[in-house]
Order: sequence, then structure tokens, then C-alpha cells
Amino acid sequence: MSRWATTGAVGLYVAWWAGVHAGFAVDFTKESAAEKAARMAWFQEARFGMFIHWGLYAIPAGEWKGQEIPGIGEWIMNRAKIPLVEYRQLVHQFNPTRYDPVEWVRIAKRAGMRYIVITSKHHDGFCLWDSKETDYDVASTPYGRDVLKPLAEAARAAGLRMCFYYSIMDWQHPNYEPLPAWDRDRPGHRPDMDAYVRYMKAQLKELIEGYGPLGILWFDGEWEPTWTHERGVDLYNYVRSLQPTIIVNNRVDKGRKGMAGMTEEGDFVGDYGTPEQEVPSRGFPEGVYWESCMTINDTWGYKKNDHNWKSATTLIRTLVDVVSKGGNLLLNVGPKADGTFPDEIVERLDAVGRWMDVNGESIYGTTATPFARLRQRCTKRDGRLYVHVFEQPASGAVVLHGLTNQVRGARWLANGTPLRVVQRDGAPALEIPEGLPDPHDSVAVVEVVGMPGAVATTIVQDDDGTVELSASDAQREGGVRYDMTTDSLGPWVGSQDGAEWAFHLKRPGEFRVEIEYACGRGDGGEVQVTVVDQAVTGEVKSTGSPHKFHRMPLGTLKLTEAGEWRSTVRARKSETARTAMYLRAVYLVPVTPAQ
Ligand code: FHN
Repeated sequence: MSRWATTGAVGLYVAWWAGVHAGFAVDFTKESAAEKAARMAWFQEARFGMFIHWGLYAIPAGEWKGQEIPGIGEWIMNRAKIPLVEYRQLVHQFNPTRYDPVEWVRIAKRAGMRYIVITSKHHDGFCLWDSKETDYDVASTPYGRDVLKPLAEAARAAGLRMCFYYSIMDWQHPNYEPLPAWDRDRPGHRPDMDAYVRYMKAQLKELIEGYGPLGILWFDGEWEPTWTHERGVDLYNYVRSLQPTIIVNNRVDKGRKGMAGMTEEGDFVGDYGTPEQEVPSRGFPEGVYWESCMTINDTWGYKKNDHNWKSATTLIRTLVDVVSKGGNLLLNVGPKADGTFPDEIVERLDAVGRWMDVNGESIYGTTATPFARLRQRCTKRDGRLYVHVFEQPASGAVVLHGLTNQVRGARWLANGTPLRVVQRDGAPALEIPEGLPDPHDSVAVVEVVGMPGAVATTIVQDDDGTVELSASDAQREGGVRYDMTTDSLGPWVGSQDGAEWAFHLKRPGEFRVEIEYACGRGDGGEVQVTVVDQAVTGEVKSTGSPHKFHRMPLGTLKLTEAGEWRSTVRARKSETARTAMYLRAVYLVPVTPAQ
């Protein structure tokens, strides 16, 4: 840790010590930006962590009484409406004989992960440690031993931070309110949130003092009305009072408002935003911390029939996408009931690890891209830009629009091969030879004089006059999400869903508007592309699959002046469709090619 960070941490400790010994509670939400930066330093350096969802739900693994239960595996008690008296019988089946925490940590470290967040207690209330506050825990199972202690020891021995997920919502506790809707006549229930908060605090004390120091307390289940901002502030301060340097996510409070759980500074507590199963369309200002949590298939807790695994390429590119916007990626594993990781997960994490072995320098401790055009992923650190090249660029070059810093040179990180730097469109451009060094993501290291701040260029017209408005560069509205696997935006349901781009036009003229989209069977609807006050519309029909993309002209429009323009897309699905389309890009193609 840097001297500055150490000073910050020491300052924090002294304030805490004085506060506690003077008998008054310290309000940790009032710390300075420098103190917070010191506390968050390891988090910003780490960039990549392992999420683990493990508990009784791994036993049914998505099935109940012979029925496949839809939805995420750890919600089976809710989705199958299992009364507690039945669900808690699973305690007598929990016996992960093949649980090997050292192997779990080895897999995480081999993947390049720097911290581990495990569900100490999920919504079902079952505890993975021997808690004095309840017998609904691992000590009551045939396994009988503490799961968390050996994992924390293995993590620390390997140099990884140990972190605990803890659910505020609790489907079993006699004082938690509300009682689960599917188990209303449960005997002995006495709603009393003050008593329940005392229970939580006692358990959090066990976790922090018995297994700490911890990296993060990862709260979840904060959305029910009985949990309030006031209770969140109190719990945040309580946890920090037990370990002042601990990091607490924004779900301790009602902070998940907005895309990345980030709202105006100060109206909620929690140290960082927690977008889930998505990557925010734009980065956040420097100094705003956030972490995207994602599954490798579609469930957090293990489900035997969920085989929708993301590819290693998608996982690597998602990590790069997140870090290039200034965030961390918390990638989830749902272990089986026997304590092993599914083979498909181990294979993918090993592939990610091989990429990280060569390219980790472009991830760890880097900060967000200086470029507004996010399609060109870039991370930066210590006078170096790391330009991430996913596919061979059709133009043969990657143009670093807006970069004014002097470029000293460029090379592939993987093999040191020098890359030619030329001028294109008045900006430095890397010539990218055929034959990228890595099929997932080839990283070009660009040495620059000084570190560029945010280079707020918009999308610039290509040499041939075309303007490409791509999915990854869009500012999204409504329910539209960016999917890395298909490099597209969806779903498009109604008028609230939209995408917008700002672009710079050097050569005005008449343009043909084309969309590149995919549409599954039964999907389809109407699409409209608008550029300021001109609009072209069309009907989108099935292309046969959400992964089969088709490029279609919609009509022409005239852009009469050079300068800054904005374009928006809206689409409305047809009655029976799930979505109108999956949109990969909008192209403005000059009707009369540029001279
Ligand atoms: O309901 C939980 C869910 O089971 C899972 O733990 C995710 C992980 O972030 N959090 C909640 C849904 O937002």
C-alpha cells in the first residue's frame, strides 16, 4: 500500500480509537475523499474477484419434488413456495464431502482473481459458519464443520482478500418482517425488526471478529420496505466500527437506485455501486467506485440443468469492458452440493487465467478509458494506454480520436512486436497487421507522454464517410441492456426503450440509414432512427435467431452541416413478441461516396 494510503488508514484508525474510547459513535460516512481512497486502494488495484453462492439450495439444484423450478437456483424456496418446515430438512442433507477450500482458492488465483466474496448467509437464512445466534447453520448438518474458516485461511495464505456476502432479507428468522408470502401461517413468527437487527449485528460481529480482517461486507436483500435508509446508515457505521478499514457495498442501504446503484453522492451510504448482470453504458467520474457482478451461466446458486455458459471470450471481454469503464468485475461460481465447482466453470476460469497471465498488466490497478468512444476499449496506467483489440479492424488501424499526448511508441503486450503509429483523421492511429496475437483480446501498449484525462470525443465519421453508431457506444434508456456475447442492445419493448449517440460529422451530405439487427422467431416490430428532426422507420422481422444479424436499409436523410449531431433509435415490439430486435449498430452510409 502507498505511503499516502497507509497514512490515510492510520488516520482512520486513530479517529476510530478516539471515538470509541470517548464513548461516542463515529459517523464513518463523513470520511474525507482521501481517507476513502486509501481504504479503496486494494479494491481499485484488484479489479477482479470471485463471487460464490453456496448453501442448502445447491442440494435441490433447481429441482423440487421432481419438478424443474424456473429462475435462479438460490431462490428455490421462494419460487417453489417451500414452507420453512420442509425447506429446513435440507440441513440434514448438507454434507459436501468433496469441499476443498484450498482448491477453490487455487482456481480463483489461477484465474487472476484477487478477492473472494462468499454467501455467509443468503436470503434463506442458512449460515455457512457455526453461529451462536442460531442452530440453522452448518454445525447442525452431517458435515458439521465450519465452511468459512478454512476458506478464509486459504485465501489469506494465497494473498487474496476474504469477503462475506450477508443478506438483510431473511426468509427464516422469527423476527424478520415481512414473513415470506408463501409461508404466512408459519407458527411462532413474531415480527420485530429491531430484534432482527440485533440478530444481524451479533452475527456480523461473529464474522468480522472471528474471520477478519475482511475485505468487503457485501450486503444484499435490501429492497423490502421494512429496510430503511436510517437502518442502512446505522448498520454501515456499526460494521465500520468493528473494522474501520472494511469496505461496504451500497446494498447496505437503499442505494441500488439507478443503473449502477449510483445516485447523487450523499443520499445513500455504501462505498461502491453494484450493477448486476450488466455493464453500465458509460463509465463514471474518477473517484466513483463500482463493481459489476455477473454469473457465468444464468444462475448464482448451482442448478443442474443450467448449461447456458458464457464463453471464455465473452468473460474476458466483459472484464475488459468493465475495467475500461473504471469498474471491478465480480464473477460468480455456484458450487455443487458435494463442494466441487462445475467443470464448465473451471475450464472457463482457467482460460481467463491464461489470458490474465499475459495481459494482467492491462487490468490490475488501471483506470477508465480516456476516450468517449467506448467501442475502442482502453485502460490506462503510469503513462501507458492499453488498447484492447477484439477483432481485426476493417480499416487496418485503430484511431485514437482526440488523443493529443505525444506517442512514444506502441507494441503488442503479448509478444513485444512493435506497432506502427501513424496519423489518421488528425489523430494518432495504430496500424494493426493481420493475425492478432490473441483470439480473445489482443492488447496494444501505447507509451504516451503524460496521462490523458477524459478525451471527450464523440463518434467520428470514418474515412469513407460512414458513421458507425455501435451498440457498445450507445447511451441507453429504459430496459435496454448491452449484451457482450452478441455485441447488441435489447430488449426493445416500447417507447421507453431507446439508444442515443452523439457523433461528429466532417463531411455532410445525403446518407442511407442502415441497421444491423437480429430477431428471434416470434420477435419483431417497428423501428425508428432519428437524427435531430429527420426520421426513417421500418419493420423488423425474424432473422431466424437472436444471434443471426442482418443489415437492412431503412431510408435516406440529409445532414447538411459539418459538426456535432445526435441520433436516437426507438423500437416497439409487436403484440406477441418478447422484443422488437437485438440491435448491433446503426450505419449512416453516404449516398454519394466521399470524394
Ligand atoms: O436476490 C439476490 C440474488 O439471489 C443474488 O444473490 C444476487 C447477486 O447479486 N443479488 C440478489 C438479486 O439482486
